[in-house]
Amino acid sequence: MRIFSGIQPTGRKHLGNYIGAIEQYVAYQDRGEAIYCIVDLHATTVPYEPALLRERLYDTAAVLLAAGLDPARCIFFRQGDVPEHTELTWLLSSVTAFGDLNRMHQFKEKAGAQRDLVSAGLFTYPILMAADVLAYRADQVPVGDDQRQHIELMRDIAQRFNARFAPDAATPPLVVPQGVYREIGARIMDLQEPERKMSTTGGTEQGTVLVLDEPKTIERRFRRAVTDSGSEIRRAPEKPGISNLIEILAAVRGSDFASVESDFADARYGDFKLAVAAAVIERLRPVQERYAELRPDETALEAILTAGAEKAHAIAAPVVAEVRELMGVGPNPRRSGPDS
Ligand code: AQP
Repeated sequence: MRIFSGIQPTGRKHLGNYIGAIEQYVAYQDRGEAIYCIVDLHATTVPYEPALLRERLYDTAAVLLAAGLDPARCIFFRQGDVPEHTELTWLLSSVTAFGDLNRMHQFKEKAGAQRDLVSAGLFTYPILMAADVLAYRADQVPVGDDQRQHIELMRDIAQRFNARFAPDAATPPLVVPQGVYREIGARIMDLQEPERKMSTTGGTEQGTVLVLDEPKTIERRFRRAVTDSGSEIRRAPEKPGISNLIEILAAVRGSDFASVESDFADARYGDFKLAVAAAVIERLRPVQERYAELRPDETALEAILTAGAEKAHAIAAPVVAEVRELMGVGPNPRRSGPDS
C-alpha cells in the first residue's frame, strides 16, 4: 500500500495540524510505503514573502522530523523540487470540471479573505493537490476532515482521466485514492471560536495552539478557552467548546470520549482545562526539544529533502510520462525512428 500526504509551509504548524495530520503521517510510516511532501507551490497561491517561505519550509521540515518522520522509513521532500507535480497539474486540468472547482469551500473562504488579488492559483489549488497524490499512484491519503471535498475531487479527476484516456485498460493508469481521517481528532476547533476549525489563516490567535508554543502560552490558551454556562463535562452539540476539549484530550491520550467524560465526571471546567493543557504540553515537549536540535542545521535539512526529491522523482516521472503518452502529448513512443 502506498500513502501520500502534503502539508503547507505557511504559518506555524498548530495543534490541529499535529493531531489531524502529522501524528497520522508518523503512524503510517509503518503501514506501507509512505511519501510526504511540504507543498511550497501551494503556499504561493496566497500573498507571501519569498524569503519567509523558505524559512517556514525549514521550520515545517524540522517539525515533521521532530514529530517522528524518519527519512529511512518514508520519502520526505519539497514539492517544488519535483517538476512532475506542476506538469501533471496542467495535464489533469483538462479532466477537471470548472464547476467542481467553483464549488470548493476552501476556495470560497480563502478568496473571500483576499484584499487585493484572488489568484488563479488559489482556484486551481485542488488540481495541484490531485496531481501531488495521483503522480505517485497513492492508495491512501491521511488528512484532516477539512480536506474531504478536495479528496472527493481528486477521486473524480482520476476516474474521469481513466474513463477518458484508458477506458479498456485492465489496470487503470491512475489509482483512485482514499482519504483517511482519524476517528478522533480529525477536526480540532479554535479554542476561542469552537464552531470554526483551528487554522493558520482563519482562526483566532488566542484560540490557536502552536506546536512550538511555550508551555506557559499553551496553558494560558487552554485556561482561557471558551466553554459554556453549564458545568458538565460531556460532549453535546450545544457544548462545542467542552466537546472540542474532550476531543483534544482523547486524541492526545489515545483514548475514547467516554473515558475522558468519566474521568472528569466530578471535575470543574477550570480543572479540566488545566488537565487538557498539561496533556498537550507533555505531548509536545519531546517534539519541541527535538525541533530545537534539528532546526539550526539547514544543510542537513536540505540534504534530507534533496535525497527525498530524487526518490519521489523516480516514482512520479514514469507515471507522468504515461499520462502524457495516453493524452497524445509529445512524440509517439511506438513510432519507428529514422534509422529503422
Ligand atoms: N483544525 C484542524 N484539525 C485537524 N486537522 C487539521 N488540518 C488543518 N487544520 C486542522 C490538517 O493539517 C494538514 C495540513 O494542512 P495544511 O497543509 O492546509 O496546513 P495549514 O495551512 O497549516 O492548515 P490550516 O491551518 O487549515 O490552513 P488554512 O488556514 O490555510 O486553511 C491537512 O491534512 C489538514 O487537513
